[in-house]
Amino acid sequence: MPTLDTSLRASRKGIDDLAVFGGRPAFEQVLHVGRPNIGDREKFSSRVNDILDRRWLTNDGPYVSKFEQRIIELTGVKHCIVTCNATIALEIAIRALGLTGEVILPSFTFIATAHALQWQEITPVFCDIDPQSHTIDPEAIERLITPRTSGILAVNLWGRHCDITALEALAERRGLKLLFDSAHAFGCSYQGRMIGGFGDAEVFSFHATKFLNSMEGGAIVTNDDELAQQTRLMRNFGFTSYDHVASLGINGKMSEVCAAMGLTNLESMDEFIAVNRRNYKQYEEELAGLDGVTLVTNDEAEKCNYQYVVLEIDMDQTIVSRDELMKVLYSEKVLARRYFYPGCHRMAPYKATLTDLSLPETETISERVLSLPTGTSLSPADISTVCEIIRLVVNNGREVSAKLRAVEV
Ligand code: T4K
Repeated sequence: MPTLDTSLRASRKGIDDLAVFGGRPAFEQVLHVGRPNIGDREKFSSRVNDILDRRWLTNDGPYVSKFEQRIIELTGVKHCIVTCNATIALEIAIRALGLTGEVILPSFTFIATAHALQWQEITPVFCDIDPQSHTIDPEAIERLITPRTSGILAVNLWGRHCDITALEALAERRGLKLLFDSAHAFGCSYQGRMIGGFGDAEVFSFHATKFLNSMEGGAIVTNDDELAQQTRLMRNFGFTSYDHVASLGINGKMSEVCAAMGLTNLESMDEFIAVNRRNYKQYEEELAGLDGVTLVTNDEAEKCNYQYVVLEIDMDQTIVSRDELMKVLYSEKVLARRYFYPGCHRMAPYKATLTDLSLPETETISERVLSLPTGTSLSPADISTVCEIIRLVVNNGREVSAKLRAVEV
Protein backbone atom coordinates (compact mmCIF):
# COMPACT_ATOMS: atom_id res chain seq x y z
CA MET A 1 0.00 0.00 0.00
CA PRO A 2 1.78 3.23 -1.08
CA THR A 3 1.75 5.95 1.53
CA LEU A 4 2.22 9.62 0.96
CA ASP A 5 5.12 10.57 3.17
CA THR A 6 4.70 14.31 3.40
CA SER A 7 6.28 14.87 6.77
CA LEU A 8 9.27 17.16 6.99
CA ARG A 9 9.96 15.63 10.40
CA ALA A 10 10.76 19.08 11.72
CA SER A 11 11.65 18.54 15.33
CA ARG A 12 10.05 21.06 17.63
CA LYS A 13 12.08 21.77 20.72
CA GLY A 14 9.57 24.16 22.22
CA ILE A 15 6.32 25.96 21.47
CA ASP A 16 8.15 28.80 19.73
CA ASP A 17 8.96 26.33 16.94
CA LEU A 18 5.26 25.78 16.19
CA ALA A 19 4.17 27.11 12.80
CA VAL A 20 1.38 29.13 14.40
CA PHE A 21 4.13 31.15 16.16
CA GLY A 22 6.28 31.54 13.07
CA GLY A 23 8.04 28.15 12.82
CA ARG A 24 8.15 25.97 9.71
CA PRO A 25 5.00 23.84 9.16
CA ALA A 26 5.52 20.17 9.98
CA PHE A 27 4.06 19.04 6.65
CA GLU A 28 4.63 20.19 3.11
CA GLN A 29 1.20 19.06 1.92
CA VAL A 30 -2.07 19.17 3.82
CA LEU A 31 -3.03 16.07 5.81
CA HIS A 32 -6.78 15.48 5.43
CA VAL A 33 -9.27 13.58 7.57
CA GLY A 34 -11.20 12.20 4.61
CA ARG A 35 -8.43 11.17 2.20
CA PRO A 36 -9.94 8.36 0.07
CA ASN A 37 -8.70 4.77 0.31
CA ILE A 38 -8.08 3.48 -3.19
CA GLY A 39 -7.91 -0.20 -4.12
CA ASP A 40 -6.28 -1.92 -7.10
CA ARG A 41 -6.01 0.73 -9.85
CA GLU A 42 -5.47 -1.78 -12.64
CA LYS A 43 -8.59 -3.72 -11.75
CA PHE A 44 -10.55 -0.49 -11.55
CA SER A 45 -9.20 0.69 -14.92
CA SER A 46 -10.03 -2.60 -16.59
CA ARG A 47 -13.55 -2.42 -15.18
CA VAL A 48 -13.93 1.14 -16.49
CA ASN A 49 -12.72 -0.01 -19.91
CA ASP A 50 -15.22 -2.84 -19.83
CA ILE A 51 -18.01 -0.36 -19.00
CA LEU A 52 -16.92 1.87 -21.89
CA ASP A 53 -16.64 -1.07 -24.30
CA ARG A 54 -20.13 -2.25 -23.48
CA ARG A 55 -21.56 1.30 -23.48
CA TRP A 56 -23.72 0.64 -20.45
CA LEU A 57 -23.02 3.49 -18.09
CA THR A 58 -25.88 3.56 -15.59
CA ASN A 59 -29.51 2.46 -14.95
CA ASP A 60 -29.11 -0.83 -13.10
CA GLY A 61 -26.09 -2.16 -14.96
CA PRO A 62 -24.18 -5.33 -14.10
CA TYR A 63 -21.62 -3.63 -11.85
CA VAL A 64 -24.40 -2.12 -9.75
CA SER A 65 -26.04 -5.54 -9.39
CA LYS A 66 -22.73 -7.13 -8.46
CA PHE A 67 -21.96 -4.42 -5.91
CA GLU A 68 -25.40 -4.93 -4.34
CA GLN A 69 -24.84 -8.68 -4.22
CA ARG A 70 -21.46 -8.30 -2.49
CA ILE A 71 -22.99 -5.99 0.13
CA ILE A 72 -25.73 -8.54 0.76
CA GLU A 73 -23.09 -11.24 1.24
CA LEU A 74 -21.01 -9.08 3.58
CA THR A 75 -23.85 -7.82 5.77
CA GLY A 76 -26.14 -10.85 5.67
CA VAL A 77 -29.08 -8.53 4.93
CA LYS A 78 -31.72 -9.74 2.47
CA HIS A 79 -31.90 -6.67 0.20
CA CYS A 80 -29.49 -3.95 -0.87
CA ILE A 81 -30.39 -1.02 -3.10
CA VAL A 82 -27.35 1.09 -3.91
CA THR A 83 -27.84 4.78 -4.63
CA CYS A 84 -25.96 7.83 -5.88
CA ASN A 85 -25.23 8.92 -2.29
CA ALA A 86 -26.42 8.31 1.27
CA THR A 87 -28.44 11.53 1.51
CA ILE A 88 -30.71 10.42 -1.33
CA ALA A 89 -30.76 6.92 0.19
CA LEU A 90 -32.03 8.42 3.45
CA GLU A 91 -34.66 10.45 1.61
CA ILE A 92 -35.90 7.42 -0.30
CA ALA A 93 -35.97 5.25 2.83
CA ILE A 94 -37.80 7.96 4.79
CA ARG A 95 -40.45 8.22 2.08
CA ALA A 96 -40.77 4.50 1.49
CA LEU A 97 -41.24 3.95 5.24
CA GLY A 98 -44.09 6.48 5.16
CA LEU A 99 -42.54 8.77 7.75
CA THR A 100 -44.50 11.98 8.32
CA GLY A 101 -45.02 14.68 10.94
CA GLU A 102 -42.08 14.44 13.35
CA VAL A 103 -39.07 12.15 13.42
CA ILE A 104 -36.67 11.97 16.36
CA LEU A 105 -32.94 12.01 15.60
CA PRO A 106 -29.71 13.03 17.31
CA SER A 107 -28.49 16.58 16.78
CA PHE A 108 -24.91 15.31 16.97
CA THR A 109 -24.64 14.06 13.40
CA PHE A 110 -23.73 15.28 9.91
CA ILE A 111 -26.31 17.78 8.68
CA ALA A 112 -27.50 15.37 5.94
CA THR A 113 -29.36 13.28 8.53
CA ALA A 114 -31.56 16.26 9.44
CA HIS A 115 -31.80 17.68 5.92
CA ALA A 116 -33.09 14.36 4.56
CA LEU A 117 -36.15 14.81 6.78
CA GLN A 118 -36.63 18.56 6.41
CA TRP A 119 -36.30 18.31 2.61
CA GLN A 120 -39.51 16.26 2.76
CA GLU A 121 -41.18 18.70 5.16
CA ILE A 122 -40.90 16.31 8.07
CA THR A 123 -39.93 18.05 11.31
CA PRO A 124 -36.63 16.81 12.70
CA VAL A 125 -36.95 16.61 16.49
CA PHE A 126 -33.44 16.81 17.91
CA CYS A 127 -32.57 14.54 20.78
CA ASP A 128 -29.57 14.51 23.10
CA ILE A 129 -26.88 11.84 23.07
CA ASP A 130 -25.28 9.50 25.55
CA PRO A 131 -21.92 11.17 26.32
CA GLN A 132 -20.09 7.83 26.38
CA SER A 133 -21.20 6.44 23.03
CA HIS A 134 -21.96 9.81 21.30
CA THR A 135 -25.14 8.14 19.97
CA ILE A 136 -28.80 8.93 20.60
CA ASP A 137 -30.01 8.43 24.17
CA PRO A 138 -33.06 6.09 24.11
CA GLU A 139 -34.41 7.49 27.41
CA ALA A 140 -34.32 11.03 26.04
CA ILE A 141 -36.25 9.85 22.94
CA GLU A 142 -39.12 8.64 25.09
CA ARG A 143 -39.67 12.18 26.42
CA LEU A 144 -39.87 13.64 22.89
CA ILE A 145 -42.57 11.35 21.48
CA THR A 146 -45.79 13.17 20.59
CA PRO A 147 -48.89 12.11 18.63
CA ARG A 148 -47.13 13.47 15.50
CA THR A 149 -44.05 11.26 15.90
CA SER A 150 -43.82 8.66 13.15
CA GLY A 151 -40.30 7.33 13.61
CA ILE A 152 -36.78 7.37 14.98
CA LEU A 153 -33.75 8.07 12.81
CA ALA A 154 -30.78 6.85 14.86
CA VAL A 155 -27.15 7.28 13.79
CA ASN A 156 -24.38 4.72 14.29
CA LEU A 157 -21.86 7.51 14.65
CA TRP A 158 -18.13 6.98 14.09
CA GLY A 159 -19.06 3.37 13.17
CA ARG A 160 -19.92 2.82 16.84
CA HIS A 161 -23.31 1.24 17.40
CA CYS A 162 -26.21 2.87 19.19
CA ASP A 163 -28.00 0.99 21.96
CA ILE A 164 -29.79 -0.92 19.21
CA THR A 165 -31.56 -3.34 21.56
CA ALA A 166 -33.12 -0.46 23.51
CA LEU A 167 -34.06 1.39 20.31
CA GLU A 168 -35.72 -1.65 18.73
CA ALA A 169 -37.69 -2.30 21.94
CA LEU A 170 -38.75 1.35 22.17
CA ALA A 171 -39.81 1.54 18.52
CA GLU A 172 -41.83 -1.65 18.86
CA ARG A 173 -43.50 -0.55 22.13
CA ARG A 174 -44.42 2.92 20.80
CA GLY A 175 -45.37 1.77 17.28
CA LEU A 176 -42.65 3.81 15.58
CA LYS A 177 -40.60 3.11 12.48
CA LEU A 178 -36.89 2.73 13.12
CA LEU A 179 -34.35 3.79 10.49
CA PHE A 180 -30.58 3.76 11.05
CA ASP A 181 -28.24 6.23 9.44
CA SER A 182 -25.24 3.90 9.29
CA ALA A 183 -23.27 6.13 6.93
CA HIS A 184 -20.17 5.49 9.07
CA ALA A 185 -20.83 1.88 10.01
CA PHE A 186 -20.28 -0.30 6.96
CA GLY A 187 -18.20 -3.31 8.04
CA CYS A 188 -19.15 -2.94 11.73
CA SER A 189 -21.18 -5.30 13.88
CA TYR A 190 -23.52 -5.26 16.88
CA GLN A 191 -23.73 -8.29 19.14
CA GLY A 192 -21.99 -10.32 16.44
CA ARG A 193 -24.46 -9.38 13.68
CA MET A 194 -23.38 -7.02 10.94
CA ILE A 195 -24.79 -3.49 11.01
CA GLY A 196 -27.32 -3.25 8.16
CA GLY A 197 -29.95 -5.69 9.34
CA PHE A 198 -31.40 -3.74 12.27
CA GLY A 199 -34.60 -1.68 12.54
CA ASP A 200 -36.82 -1.34 9.46
CA ALA A 201 -33.90 -0.32 7.26
CA GLU A 202 -30.38 1.09 7.38
CA VAL A 203 -28.42 3.41 5.12
CA PHE A 204 -24.69 3.28 4.31
CA SER A 205 -22.54 5.95 2.70
CA PHE A 206 -19.79 5.14 0.20
CA HIS A 207 -18.70 8.76 -0.20
CA ALA A 208 -15.04 9.39 -1.07
CA THR A 209 -14.32 10.23 2.58
CA LYS A 210 -15.69 6.93 3.91
CA PHE A 211 -13.27 4.07 4.56
CA LEU A 212 -14.94 2.21 1.71
CA ASN A 213 -15.86 4.49 -1.16
CA SER A 214 -17.51 4.29 -4.55
CA MET A 215 -16.48 7.93 -5.15
CA GLU A 216 -20.07 9.00 -4.44
CA GLY A 217 -22.53 6.38 -3.29
CA GLY A 218 -24.87 5.02 -0.71
CA ALA A 219 -27.12 2.05 -0.05
CA ILE A 220 -30.41 1.15 1.59
CA VAL A 221 -30.33 -2.27 3.23
CA THR A 222 -33.36 -4.02 4.66
CA ASN A 223 -34.83 -7.44 5.40
CA ASP A 224 -38.31 -6.18 4.46
CA ASP A 225 -39.33 -7.47 0.98
CA GLU A 226 -42.02 -4.86 0.38
CA LEU A 227 -39.86 -1.96 1.53
CA ALA A 228 -37.05 -3.17 -0.74
CA GLN A 229 -39.37 -3.28 -3.73
CA GLN A 230 -40.70 0.19 -2.94
CA THR A 231 -37.24 1.74 -2.53
CA ARG A 232 -36.03 0.13 -5.74
CA LEU A 233 -38.95 1.70 -7.60
CA MET A 234 -38.42 5.08 -5.99
CA ARG A 235 -34.74 5.04 -6.94
CA ASN A 236 -35.73 5.01 -10.62
CA PHE A 237 -38.57 7.58 -10.85
CA GLY A 238 -41.15 4.91 -9.90
CA PHE A 239 -40.81 3.04 -13.22
CA THR A 240 -41.99 -0.59 -13.16
CA SER A 241 -41.42 -1.06 -16.90
CA TYR A 242 -41.02 1.06 -20.02
CA ASP A 243 -43.69 3.79 -20.01
CA HIS A 244 -45.22 2.61 -16.74
CA VAL A 245 -44.80 4.56 -13.51
CA ALA A 246 -46.26 3.02 -10.35
CA SER A 247 -45.33 5.60 -7.73
CA LEU A 248 -43.59 8.87 -7.00
CA GLY A 249 -39.87 8.48 -7.48
CA ILE A 250 -36.58 10.25 -7.90
CA ASN A 251 -33.30 9.62 -9.65
CA GLY A 252 -31.23 7.92 -6.96
CA LYS A 253 -29.28 5.57 -9.23
CA MET A 254 -25.61 4.74 -8.87
CA SER A 255 -23.51 4.87 -12.03
CA GLU A 256 -21.55 1.85 -13.27
CA VAL A 257 -18.20 3.61 -12.74
CA CYS A 258 -19.10 4.28 -9.10
CA ALA A 259 -20.17 0.65 -8.65
CA ALA A 260 -16.91 -0.52 -10.25
CA MET A 261 -14.99 1.66 -7.78
CA GLY A 262 -17.05 0.23 -4.90
CA LEU A 263 -16.45 -3.34 -6.03
CA THR A 264 -12.73 -2.73 -6.50
CA ASN A 265 -12.41 -1.15 -3.07
CA LEU A 266 -14.43 -3.98 -1.48
CA GLU A 267 -11.64 -6.32 -2.60
CA SER A 268 -9.21 -4.28 -0.44
CA MET A 269 -11.61 -3.72 2.43
CA ASP A 270 -9.74 -5.94 4.91
CA GLU A 271 -6.51 -4.13 4.10
CA PHE A 272 -8.15 -0.72 4.65
CA ILE A 273 -9.50 -1.82 8.01
CA ALA A 274 -6.11 -3.23 9.02
CA VAL A 275 -4.41 0.09 8.16
CA ASN A 276 -7.11 2.09 9.97
CA ARG A 277 -6.75 -0.15 13.02
CA ARG A 278 -2.96 0.17 12.95
CA ASN A 279 -3.30 3.97 12.73
CA TYR A 280 -5.80 4.01 15.57
CA LYS A 281 -3.53 1.90 17.79
CA GLN A 282 -0.57 4.13 17.02
CA TYR A 283 -2.52 7.27 17.96
CA GLU A 284 -3.71 5.50 21.11
CA GLU A 285 -0.18 4.52 22.09
CA GLU A 286 1.49 7.82 21.25
CA LEU A 287 -1.15 9.96 22.95
CA ALA A 288 -1.43 7.77 26.05
CA GLY A 289 -1.04 9.49 29.39
CA LEU A 290 -1.80 13.01 28.13
CA ASP A 291 -4.01 14.57 30.79
CA GLY A 292 -7.34 15.76 29.43
CA VAL A 293 -6.94 14.01 26.07
CA THR A 294 -8.86 10.81 25.37
CA LEU A 295 -9.31 8.88 22.19
CA VAL A 296 -12.89 7.80 21.52
CA THR A 297 -12.83 4.03 21.88
CA ASN A 298 -14.12 1.26 19.65
CA ASP A 299 -15.90 -1.84 20.89
CA GLU A 300 -13.14 -4.37 20.20
CA ALA A 301 -15.53 -7.27 20.84
CA GLU A 302 -17.33 -6.20 17.66
CA LYS A 303 -16.19 -5.72 14.07
CA CYS A 304 -15.06 -2.11 13.59
CA ASN A 305 -13.85 -0.18 10.56
CA TYR A 306 -11.83 2.37 12.61
CA GLN A 307 -12.84 5.00 10.06
CA TYR A 308 -12.72 7.90 12.50
CA VAL A 309 -9.99 8.70 15.00
CA VAL A 310 -11.68 11.14 17.37
CA LEU A 311 -10.01 13.02 20.23
CA GLU A 312 -11.94 14.38 23.17
CA ILE A 313 -10.32 17.40 24.78
CA ASP A 314 -11.20 18.22 28.38
CA MET A 315 -10.23 21.87 28.57
CA ASP A 316 -10.37 21.89 32.37
CA GLN A 317 -7.26 19.73 32.26
CA THR A 318 -5.56 20.78 29.03
CA ILE A 319 -6.20 24.54 29.50
CA VAL A 320 -5.67 24.84 25.75
CA SER A 321 -9.07 24.50 24.07
CA ARG A 322 -10.08 22.14 21.27
CA ASP A 323 -10.30 25.11 18.89
CA GLU A 324 -6.85 26.33 19.90
CA LEU A 325 -5.38 22.88 19.32
CA MET A 326 -7.12 22.79 15.94
CA LYS A 327 -5.65 26.18 15.06
CA VAL A 328 -2.15 24.96 15.87
CA LEU A 329 -2.68 21.80 13.80
CA TYR A 330 -4.00 23.80 10.83
CA SER A 331 -0.84 25.89 10.85
CA GLU A 332 1.15 22.67 10.69
CA LYS A 333 -1.04 21.67 7.68
CA VAL A 334 -2.95 19.04 9.63
CA LEU A 335 -6.58 19.59 8.66
CA ALA A 336 -8.19 18.06 11.77
CA ARG A 337 -11.99 18.45 11.76
CA ARG A 338 -14.41 19.28 14.56
CA TYR A 339 -17.12 16.92 13.31
CA PHE A 340 -20.05 17.45 14.19
CA TYR A 341 -19.83 20.91 15.72
CA PRO A 342 -22.03 22.71 16.71
CA GLY A 343 -24.81 20.12 16.39
CA CYS A 344 -27.60 20.32 13.82
CA HIS A 345 -29.89 22.25 16.17
CA ARG A 346 -27.35 25.09 16.10
CA MET A 347 -27.19 25.18 12.30
CA ALA A 348 -29.44 26.75 9.66
CA PRO A 349 -32.28 26.38 9.04
CA TYR A 350 -33.04 24.66 12.36
CA LYS A 351 -31.47 27.16 14.75
CA ALA A 352 -33.89 29.90 13.67
CA THR A 353 -36.79 28.22 15.44
CA LEU A 354 -34.86 26.32 18.12
CA THR A 355 -33.18 29.16 20.00
CA ASP A 356 -34.49 27.82 23.32
CA LEU A 357 -33.55 24.20 22.71
CA SER A 358 -30.80 23.01 25.00
CA LEU A 359 -29.08 19.66 24.43
CA PRO A 360 -26.37 19.73 27.11
CA GLU A 361 -24.52 16.54 26.18
CA THR A 362 -24.50 17.40 22.47
CA GLU A 363 -23.28 20.91 23.18
CA THR A 364 -20.53 19.71 25.53
CA ILE A 365 -19.29 16.92 23.26
CA SER A 366 -19.37 19.08 20.13
CA GLU A 367 -17.06 21.58 21.91
CA ARG A 368 -14.61 18.78 22.78
CA VAL A 369 -14.18 16.52 19.75
CA LEU A 370 -11.55 16.67 17.06
CA SER A 371 -11.25 14.14 14.20
CA LEU A 372 -7.69 13.34 13.18
CA PRO A 373 -6.38 12.22 9.79
CA THR A 374 -6.25 8.48 9.20
CA GLY A 375 -6.52 6.02 6.30
CA THR A 376 -4.12 4.56 3.79
CA SER A 377 -2.60 7.88 2.69
CA LEU A 378 -0.92 8.36 6.08
CA SER A 379 2.41 6.84 7.08
CA PRO A 380 3.32 5.87 10.66
CA ALA A 381 5.84 8.73 10.57
CA ASP A 382 3.05 11.19 9.72
CA ILE A 383 1.04 9.99 12.71
CA SER A 384 4.06 10.29 15.00
CA THR A 385 4.54 13.88 13.86
CA VAL A 386 0.84 14.70 14.49
CA CYS A 387 1.09 13.13 17.96
CA GLU A 388 4.32 15.00 18.68
CA ILE A 389 2.57 18.31 17.93
CA ILE A 390 -0.45 17.41 20.08
CA ARG A 391 1.80 16.36 22.98
CA LEU A 392 3.83 19.57 22.75
CA VAL A 393 0.67 21.70 22.74
CA VAL A 394 -1.10 19.87 25.58
CA ASN A 395 2.00 19.58 27.75
CA ASN A 396 2.36 23.36 27.46
CA GLY A 397 -1.36 24.12 27.41
CA ARG A 398 -1.27 27.23 29.55
CA GLU A 399 1.60 28.85 27.63
CA VAL A 400 0.22 27.94 24.20
CA SER A 401 -3.21 29.28 25.06
CA ALA A 402 -1.82 32.55 26.46
CA LYS A 403 0.49 33.02 23.49
CA LEU A 404 -2.31 32.36 21.01
CA ARG A 405 -4.47 34.95 22.71
CA ALA A 406 -1.60 37.44 22.68
CA VAL A 407 -1.03 36.83 18.94
CA GLU A 408 -4.74 37.46 18.26
CA VAL A 409 -4.78 40.83 20.04
N1 T4K B 1 -25.09 10.68 7.50
C1 T4K B 1 -23.92 10.85 8.13
C2 T4K B 1 -23.82 10.53 9.57
C3 T4K B 1 -22.81 11.32 7.42
O1 T4K B 1 -21.63 11.52 8.06
C4 T4K B 1 -22.95 11.60 6.04
C5 T4K B 1 -21.83 12.10 5.28
C6 T4K B 1 -24.19 11.38 5.43
C7 T4K B 1 -25.25 10.92 6.21
C8 T4K B 1 -24.42 11.65 3.98
O2 T4K B 1 -23.63 10.82 3.17
P1 T4K B 1 -23.39 11.22 1.61
O3 T4K B 1 -24.65 11.78 1.05
O4 T4K B 1 -22.25 12.20 1.59
O5 T4K B 1 -23.02 9.88 0.97
C9 T4K B 1 -17.74 14.97 4.42
C10 T4K B 1 -18.42 14.09 3.39
O6 T4K B 1 -18.71 14.83 2.21
C11 T4K B 1 -19.70 13.46 3.90
O7 T4K B 1 -20.00 12.39 3.03
C12 T4K B 1 -19.51 12.92 5.31
N2 T4K B 1 -20.73 12.41 5.85
C13 T4K B 1 -18.97 13.99 6.21
C14 T4K B 1 -18.73 13.47 7.61
O8 T4K B 1 -17.71 14.41 5.69
P2 T4K B 1 -17.37 17.54 4.48
O9 T4K B 1 -18.29 18.69 4.28
O10 T4K B 1 -16.56 17.51 5.71
O11 T4K B 1 -16.47 17.29 3.17
P3 T4K B 1 -15.12 17.98 2.71
O12 T4K B 1 -15.29 18.35 1.29
O13 T4K B 1 -14.70 19.02 3.68
O14 T4K B 1 -14.09 16.77 2.73
C15 T4K B 1 -13.57 16.25 3.94
C16 T4K B 1 -12.06 16.13 3.81
O15 T4K B 1 -11.75 15.08 2.90
C17 T4K B 1 -11.37 17.38 3.30
O16 T4K B 1 -10.31 17.70 4.16
C18 T4K B 1 -10.85 17.00 1.92
C19 T4K B 1 -10.79 15.49 1.93
N3 T4K B 1 -11.14 14.90 0.63
C20 T4K B 1 -12.43 14.97 0.23
C21 T4K B 1 -12.81 14.42 -0.99
C22 T4K B 1 -14.23 14.50 -1.45
C23 T4K B 1 -10.16 14.32 -0.16
O17 T4K B 1 -8.99 14.29 0.24
N4 T4K B 1 -10.53 13.75 -1.34
C24 T4K B 1 -11.81 13.78 -1.81
O18 T4K B 1 -12.10 13.23 -2.88
O19 T4K B 1 -18.31 16.24 4.44
